[in-house]
Amino acid sequence: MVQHWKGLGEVCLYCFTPGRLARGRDPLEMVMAQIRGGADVIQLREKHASKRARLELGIKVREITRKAGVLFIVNDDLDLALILDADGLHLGQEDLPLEYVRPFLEDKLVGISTHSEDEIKGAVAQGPDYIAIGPIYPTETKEDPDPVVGVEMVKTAQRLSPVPFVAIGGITEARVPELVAAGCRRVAIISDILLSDDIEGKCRRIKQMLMQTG
Ligand code: 3NM
Repeated sequence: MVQHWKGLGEVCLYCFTPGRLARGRDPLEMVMAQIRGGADVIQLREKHASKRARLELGIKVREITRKAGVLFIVNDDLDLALILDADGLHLGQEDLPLEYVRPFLEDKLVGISTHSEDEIKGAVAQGPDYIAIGPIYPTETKEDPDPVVGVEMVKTAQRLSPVPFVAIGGITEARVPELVAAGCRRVAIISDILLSDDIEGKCRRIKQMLMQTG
């Protein structure tokens, strides 16, 4: 199954490669478990790996996601996004500005991380395909995270963003109902899923809650 989505469309559960959270487990099996549980996106995010290691893992994740019809997005690395024929690239505030990246990724998704109302405005002005807002709750996954923005940022994003937004940062299965109640339809989750003993089941339960938002 191959899907060509321009835009995050029906995406609601945004997942990741495990990086250091693999803790001896097989990263590809962890990716596949997330997909079986309903992940709509897998982002290649391997902050502590060499570019060569990211490439090697990325080749395999690209293959798995393509077969499964799941979006494959590369964090930060424009060159890897192109080499791997990713569906998109995710940019942080200190990564390349979108205007320099877009010419290479005309028909791909480009997302931008934001951490405040001003950053949402600045990101939206660049014309991304989606934005991430966070950290919604305290997180230990990101080194040196920005200040917690709280669930209220969902309303701010609804007001300011013409493109889909994904909530990130400290989101757990138990916190998803609060986000859904605030009007959030898309979540990105790292540790609560990847540290779980039952990755597939956890994804399935979270996805279920998100799909009920209609
Ligand atoms: N970006 P967890 S917070 C990758 O605020 C990332 O932009 C954030 O991991 C941001 O689900 C974050 O384990 C970490 O909290 C998310």
